[in-house]
Amino acid sequence: MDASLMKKFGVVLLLALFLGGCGADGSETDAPGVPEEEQSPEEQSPEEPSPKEPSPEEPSPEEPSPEEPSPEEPSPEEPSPEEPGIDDSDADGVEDSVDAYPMDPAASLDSDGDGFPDEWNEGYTNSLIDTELSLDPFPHNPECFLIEQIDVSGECYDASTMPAFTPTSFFSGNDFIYIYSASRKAVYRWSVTWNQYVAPVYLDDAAEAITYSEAHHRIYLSYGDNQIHFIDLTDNAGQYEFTQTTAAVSGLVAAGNYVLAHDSSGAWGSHYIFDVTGYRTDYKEWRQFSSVYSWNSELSRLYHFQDGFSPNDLLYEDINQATGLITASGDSPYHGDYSIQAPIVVSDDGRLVLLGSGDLYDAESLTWEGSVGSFGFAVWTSDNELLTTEQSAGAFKIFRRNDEFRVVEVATLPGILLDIISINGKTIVVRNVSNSILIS
Ligand SMILES: [Ca+2]
Ligand SMILES: [Ca+2]
Ligand SMILES: [Ca+2]
Repeated sequence: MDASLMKKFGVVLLLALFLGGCGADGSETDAPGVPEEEQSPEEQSPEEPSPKEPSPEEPSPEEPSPEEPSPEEPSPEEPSPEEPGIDDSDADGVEDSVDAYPMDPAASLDSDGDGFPDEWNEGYTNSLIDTELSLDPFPHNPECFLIEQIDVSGECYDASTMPAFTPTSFFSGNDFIYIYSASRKAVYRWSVTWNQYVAPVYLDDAAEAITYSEAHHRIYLSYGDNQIHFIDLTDNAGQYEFTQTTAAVSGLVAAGNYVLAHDSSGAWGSHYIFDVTGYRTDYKEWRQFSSVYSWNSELSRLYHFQDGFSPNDLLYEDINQATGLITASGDSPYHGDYSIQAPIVVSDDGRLVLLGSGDLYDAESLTWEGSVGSFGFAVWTSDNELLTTEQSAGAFKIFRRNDEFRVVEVATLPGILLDIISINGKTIVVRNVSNSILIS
C-alpha cells in the first residue's frame, strides 16, 4: 500500500542541494504517512483492556445451568472480561489480521486502504497514535482522503484539471500553501505533505484585501466594501460573515490570535483588532495605509509602513495575544535616512527584520543592523538561515547566507521565481516554467 501511494503521488523534487537540513526531511515526508507502518510497538499506549471486550460467542461449557443456580459460587473457569483477545494487540475487539490499525484502538476499518479510516471506533474521536490522522471523507476512493479534496460539488477534486493561473499573493501555514489568484477569483491550495493540489476555494469576486490566519485556519477577505468574510478551512471551505469596519477595508492581516483591519475612517486611517468571533478588541486612529504587513510571533509585533506619507518609515504595533489590545506602537529612529521598500521579512527567530531595500533592522529597537544588498525574494529557513534570490532571464539564483549574511552557497534554477516559502521545516520554491506553475 505504501509503495502504491508513493507511486501515486510521485517524488517530491526538493531542492536538497542547498536547503540546509531540508533535503533530509523531504525524503521522509514524501512517503504518505501510513499509520500502520509508522508506529512502533513501543509507542503503543498501555493497554487498557476494554470492559466492553466481546466475550467469546459460545457459552462456556462450565456455565451453571439455569436450573441449578449457585450464586455464592462464581465459576472459576469463566474467562476474565479484562483479558484481551490474543491476536488483538490494541484490544479494540478487531483481530490484528483484519484491523487496519492494529496498534490503534481508535480505528480499525480502512475500506480503500489509503491509510485514512472510514470511521472512529465507538468512544473515540481521534487516533491515539497519529494526531494528524483524520477520517476519510471518501472511504471508497483511495485517491481521495483529505477534507480539502472535497470540491464545490461535494466530489473529490481532480488535481489533474488544474488550470493555468496567475498568482496574486501567497500565504502558508498548517501544511498548506495558499495561492490567491485575483483574475481567477480563487485560492489554490497545495498540500506540502501530499505534494499535490487539493480543491481550490472559489470566491464571490476578486478580493480587495485577503489574508490567511494560521491560528484560526481561515482565509479572511473583503471584496472592496466594509464587510469582512472568512473561509473556514476546518470544514468544507464554507464562506461566512465575520465582521465589518466603518469604511472600505484597505488592509487585512492575521496577527497571531487576532486579525487586524485597516480602513480610511477616523483621523488619517484606523486600525481594528478582531478576535476569532469577530469581536473588536481594540481600535486606533492616526494610522496610515500600508501596502504590506508582517507579523513577528516571537514579539507579538506587527510591522507596517506609512505608504503615501513622506518620509516613509518602518512602524510597529504590539498586539497582546491574550487581550487583543494594542499595547505599544512606534517607528524606527530614522527619518528618510534609509530606503523603505516592501517586503518586510521577519527572521525565523524573530530578532531581525529585512526590508526589500536589503536593510536589516533590529526587530525590537528598529535600529539599522546592516544590509544584504538588493534581492528578489527572501525567506528565513526554520534553521534561521537567510535565503535571498536574484532573477535573470529564464533562470534565477538562490543564495544561502551564513549568520553574518555572507553567501555560502548558490543554486541556479530555470524559470521565473514566484515565491519562496519556508513551511514544515522545508523550503518550497514556486516558479513559472514554460507557463506552468511548478511547486517543489
Ligand atoms: Ca485498531
Ligand atoms: Ca480510507
Ligand atoms: Ca479514500
